[in-house]
Amino acid sequence: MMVANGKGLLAMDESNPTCNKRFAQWGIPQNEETRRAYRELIVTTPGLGQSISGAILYDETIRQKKKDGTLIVKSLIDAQIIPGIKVDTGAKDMAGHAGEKVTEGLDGLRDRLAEYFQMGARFAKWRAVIALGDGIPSRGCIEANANALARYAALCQEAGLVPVIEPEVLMDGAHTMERCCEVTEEVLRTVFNELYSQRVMLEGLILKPNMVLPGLTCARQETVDEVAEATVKCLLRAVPAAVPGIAFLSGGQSGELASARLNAMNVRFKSQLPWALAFSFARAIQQPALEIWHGKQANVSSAQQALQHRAQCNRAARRGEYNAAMEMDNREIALYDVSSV
Ligand code: 5MM
Repeated sequence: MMVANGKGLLAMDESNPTCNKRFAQWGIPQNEETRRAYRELIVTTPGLGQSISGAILYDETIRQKKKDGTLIVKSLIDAQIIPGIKVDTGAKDMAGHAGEKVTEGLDGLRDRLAEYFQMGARFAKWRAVIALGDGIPSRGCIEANANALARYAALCQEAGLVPVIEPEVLMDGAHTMERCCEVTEEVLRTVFNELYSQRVMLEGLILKPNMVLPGLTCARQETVDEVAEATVKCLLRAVPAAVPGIAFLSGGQSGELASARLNAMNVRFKSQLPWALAFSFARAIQQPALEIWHGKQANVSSAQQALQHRAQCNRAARRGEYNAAMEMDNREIALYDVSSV
């Protein structure tokens, strides 16, 4: 269900510090009420369930209500969107490994998962962060993060939740696309080795990887088709066919590029792939809506239109039906809305 019917996941699980950072960029007050109002805007977007199969929430959001007193979770279920929950407690500096992080959150996880299931969550998400640089990533960092992802996944399946497994190789840096491909393949192979060891059922998980991309400051930036080819080649080498779906993170790509790259993969390779290629974007779906909203009630409807537009673009990309004209049709509305903020 999470990757059926051309739909994908909406990541709206920014932790409070990350959500506040995004709000600060647009001068939006950073407090519990503005975060609640923003999440209400997202889940009440008309027609969102046409493109979005599941939404990943943060602990604060899964407990929050809309202004009318309805739980946000209920609003999602009514829109036929499956509620999910981020359960890691963040990527922390890794001891003895300068410049590297290890994701925490296993302590007490069994009890937290039982509570989230009871609150309506049916899938969970855990993100590991792998940075590229001189001498990194180290084997120690890759192995520690892969082991944590696998132990989290086993606990999720025990609790009746689908684990979304997110090993993110970051875009930051001047590395080449080839280097990203090499590291992504090593990370994925290690993650799947750990998943076998921890007896995780491959049919009952979703992989949320990065696309294979050149570093943000790399001089050579490959074309959309080159990125699509490198990403699919890398995934075919490392991801078992039993996995039902791969839902990419956007990682800081623009919304348009993320859609174009996903579309190119589906146009060129869909018929040859064992898994569905979908999306689990946060910024690449939310960014225009956040800019338009600006924390003002008067902008809610325009912001929702922008959110719905990006969600539909990604639904089209899943089917290999996305094209630049979809953006042009929307641009006039978007420009008008931004200038009225
Ligand atoms: C990579 O971040 C995930 C996907 O978001 P993008 O599509 O914007 O890259 C996202 O789900 C992330 O894991 C959450 O926003 C939580 O992040 P923090 O840093 O707050 O734990």
